[in-house]
Amino acid sequence: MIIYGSSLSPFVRKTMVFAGEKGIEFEVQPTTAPEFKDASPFGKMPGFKDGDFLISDSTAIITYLDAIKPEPNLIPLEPKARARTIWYEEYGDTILMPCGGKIFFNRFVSPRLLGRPGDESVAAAAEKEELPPILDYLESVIPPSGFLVEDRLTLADLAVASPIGTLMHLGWRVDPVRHPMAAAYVDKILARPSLAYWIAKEKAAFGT
Ligand SMILES: N[C@@H](CCC(=O)N[C@@H](CS)C(=O)NCC(=O)O)C(=O)O
Repeated sequence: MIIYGSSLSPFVRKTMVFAGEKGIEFEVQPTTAPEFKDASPFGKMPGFKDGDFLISDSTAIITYLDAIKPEPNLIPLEPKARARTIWYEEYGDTILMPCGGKIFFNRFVSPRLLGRPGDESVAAAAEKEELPPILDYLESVIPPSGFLVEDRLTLADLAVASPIGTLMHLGWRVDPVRHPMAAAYVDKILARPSLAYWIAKEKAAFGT
């Protein structure tokens, strides 16, 4: 199996870590690989290949991986827990990620990878105004177990921690005063070997 893309992308990292927690082996190839465009018609990472099967989108890839290797279970089967897991994945992908993306793009991707200055006003507004209420929500929903659903690791935790892991490359941290539960939660999930492995590789590659 091949996952195309860089683990610096929260979507790519979520997919890699889901595979890692499942014990599924895969190879990583860059988006310059010839088959990436066939896997991902709109050029978004991650792309994926298993034999002659090509697909893109982290959620689609994760759905496939979960179907071919149901255990260990990371997407609960109980209907309400299952729906809540997908809600948290959506929260990570479509609420946390677009906000974090404004910060990361303008402070890292644009100046460091594209060679042009980012728009600091966009990054600062996202950090100061948009992100805190999004994290207020996370702070309010973390159970005492430290796992979002079923008091055990699920896709929900991987999907929520992954975008925050990307922001941490900027030296940014969840504010432990305003968001003490979220700060401890994120640190714990990001310390899992499946996530820490990729984050360490990113740090080494980008000197963050
Ligand atoms: N819904 C997609 C989103 C993928 C996505 O937007 N990836 C970004 C990187 S974080 C990308 O490839 N952007 C490049 C582009 O839009 O050209 C998923 O879950 O995989």
